[in-house]
Amino acid sequence: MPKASKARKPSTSISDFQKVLKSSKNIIALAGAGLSAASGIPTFRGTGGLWRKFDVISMATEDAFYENPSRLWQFYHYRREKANACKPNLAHYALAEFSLPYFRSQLGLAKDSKFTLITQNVDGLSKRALEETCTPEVIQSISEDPAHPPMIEMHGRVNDVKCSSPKCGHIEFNPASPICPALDGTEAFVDEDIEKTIAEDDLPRCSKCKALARPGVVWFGEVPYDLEKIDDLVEEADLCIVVGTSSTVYPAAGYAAEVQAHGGKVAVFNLERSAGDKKANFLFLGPCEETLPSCLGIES
Ligand code: BV8
Ligand code: ZN
Repeated sequence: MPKASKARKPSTSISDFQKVLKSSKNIIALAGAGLSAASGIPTFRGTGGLWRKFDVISMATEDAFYENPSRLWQFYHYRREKANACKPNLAHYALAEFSLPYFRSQLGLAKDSKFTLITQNVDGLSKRALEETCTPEVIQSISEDPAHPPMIEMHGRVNDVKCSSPKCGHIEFNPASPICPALDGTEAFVDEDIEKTIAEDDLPRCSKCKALARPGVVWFGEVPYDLEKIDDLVEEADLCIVVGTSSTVYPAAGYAAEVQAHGGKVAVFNLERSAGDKKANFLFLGPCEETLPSCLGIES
């Protein structure tokens, strides 16, 4: 009876990881709420899983919106205020710096290496980190190749506002605080579990057709953004860096295994063990704002 090959444990060697990093040409990073935890944004697990007494996963649905748009807008107003009051952390900046081709070649990667950050986060902190790391001209130049954008916000942005009328579907970036007078100050009610009943006419409206507007995020049951582009990036990736995600929400949670299935390597950066990390090639447990910069060779 041939001895079952002992399951290979993920490596925790930073030098081995950096060897793989330097020999990689098509790199993607897949990020979740853990990337923004150190910035003060609650994650979906643990305490962050609840907004007031409501389970966040059930709140992020179209049904919940049409059932009670006043409550949903107070939920997303709270998250907008939170996101806009927070600052990117060292993990966001590390990924922003790694988005720059000259930085990667400084690290010893091939001149034509490619990198795209695929984030599940809707807080906009990765974009802000990139905008603080380099000039609009540089962002323009690294965004020229549409197949390899520096980042993809696959679940949308909490600061986007989308028209609820399918005929119109107008979507615009609007980080105004508050997004409308009726929501002003409601973020403070959360801790006392008080809920204001706001008439639909006083909720955010589409700036084009004046229909009721909704947050520009992808709700459960809705198709994430740029799926084809993501599938192509996953298909060609030789390294997938997984950062601060419990890998429980699909299709995002399936990408790392797909990269490994075609011979690519997977490196997981997470505070604690998470789904699927057993099969990873590298596992760096701990706060990603500490582990990621050092593994990416960024002096803090
Ligand atoms: C879809 C936006 C059809 C809104 C979000 C297959 C199997 C089972 C179910 C499904 C399946 N396929 C689809 C489904 C259904 C569903 C799904 O996956 N359900 C789950 C619950 C089982 N998926 C969908 O509905 C998706 N749409 O399938 O459409 C389709 C798809 C493709 C093609 C055709 C049709 C849409 C999903 C998107 C929903 N919107 N967000 C909003 O935010 O309000 S999801 C939202 O929840 C986040 O964006 C994120 O994706 C997820 C939360 O997960 P994480 O980000 O990982 O956060 P979490 O708190 O769980 O974990 C944080 C981790 O960080 C922890 O491990 C922690 O230890 C760690 N950590 C904490 N601090 C740190 C840290 N790590 C490092 N450093 C630290 N400092
Ligand atoms: Zn409209």
